[in-house]
Amino acid sequence: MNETAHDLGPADDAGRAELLEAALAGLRARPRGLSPKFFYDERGSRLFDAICEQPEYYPTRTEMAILETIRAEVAELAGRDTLLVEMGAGAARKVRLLLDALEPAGYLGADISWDFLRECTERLAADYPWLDVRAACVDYSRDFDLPLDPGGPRPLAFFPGSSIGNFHPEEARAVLARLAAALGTGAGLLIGVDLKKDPAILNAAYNDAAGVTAAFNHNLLLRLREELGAELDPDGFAHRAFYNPDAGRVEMHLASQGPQRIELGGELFEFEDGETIHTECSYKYTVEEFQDLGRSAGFAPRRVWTDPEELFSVHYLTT
Ligand code: AVJ
Repeated sequence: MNETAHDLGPADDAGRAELLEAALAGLRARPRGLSPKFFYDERGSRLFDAICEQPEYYPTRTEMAILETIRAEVAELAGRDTLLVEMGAGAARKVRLLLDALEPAGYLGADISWDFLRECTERLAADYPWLDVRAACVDYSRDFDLPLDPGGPRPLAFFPGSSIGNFHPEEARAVLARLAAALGTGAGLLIGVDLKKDPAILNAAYNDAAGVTAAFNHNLLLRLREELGAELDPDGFAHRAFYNPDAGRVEMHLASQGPQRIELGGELFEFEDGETIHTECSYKYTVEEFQDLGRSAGFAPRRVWTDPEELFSVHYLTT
C-alpha cells in the first residue's frame, strides 16, 4: 500500500451486527436463507481461492484463458491513462494479466473482505512499484461510492469471476446501474459472466470431488458459531448444489440431516429433516441476456468474447 492510499475499512462490530441481523432474519424466514456475501470472511476467501483450483470448477481457468487471449485488444479499447478498478479484488492472477497489458495509471481494489483486500493490494503494490495502488471496502449490494479523482484517469472497472451472478437479475441490474453512476460517463466495464450450459457441467462444478465447495458452504455455519456464539452442529448439515433450469441459476443449500436445532442470539430455530438454508444463487446468462441486462442498467455493450466451448463470456461495455 502506498502513502496516497485512501483506505476505507469497515468497523468490525458493525460487521458482526450485520451478520447477526442477517442470520436471525434468514433463519426466521421460510424458506430459510443467508446472503452469499457472508461467505467471504478471510477463511471463506481462501476457500474460494481453493475452489478456483478444482478441476471441476471451470469458470476461473476459462476466464483466465479468455483474458489472456483478449488483453491486447482490451488495452486498445481502454486506451492510455486508465484507472483499473477491480470489483471484488483478490483475483490477483487475473488482474496481473491485465496490468501487464494495460499499464494503467492506477489501480483501485474494491472488495467486501477488508483483511483479504489489504493483503492482496499490499502484495500488488510491492510487485508493481510504478503503480498507484489504492483499496476501498465496498459492499455492492448497497449504495456505494468509489474514491475516484474527478479529472483523473478514465476508470475501467474489472468485474471478473461472474460475481454478478450472485445477484438476482433485478438486483444485478441495480448493482450495474450503481456501478455506472459511480464510474461516471466515458468509463468502461470489463465483466466476466458465466454462460448457460449443460447442467451436468454446472452440477459438477459446484460439487467438486475434493469437497472444497462443501467446506466453503459450511464456512457460513462456522462463522455463526465463532463470531456470533451460535450453538449448532456444522456436520449436521449437508452441502447441496444443483442447477435450477427454471430460474437459470445454480443454487447452494445447507440441508439438515435429520431434525435438529440452532440456537442464535437467544432464539431457537428448529429444523426438520431435509429442511435447508439457501446460501447462494449463481445465475447463468446467455450472451444476449447479459447484453440486455447491461443496456437496462445504462451500459452500451461494445464487445463480447467467449472460449471455444462457450462455457464463459467476457463482456466489454461503456457508460
Ligand atoms: C464467485 C459467485 C462467481 O457462483 O461460481 C463458487 C461462487 N460458489 N462455488 C460462483 C461459488 C460456489 C462463485 N462466484
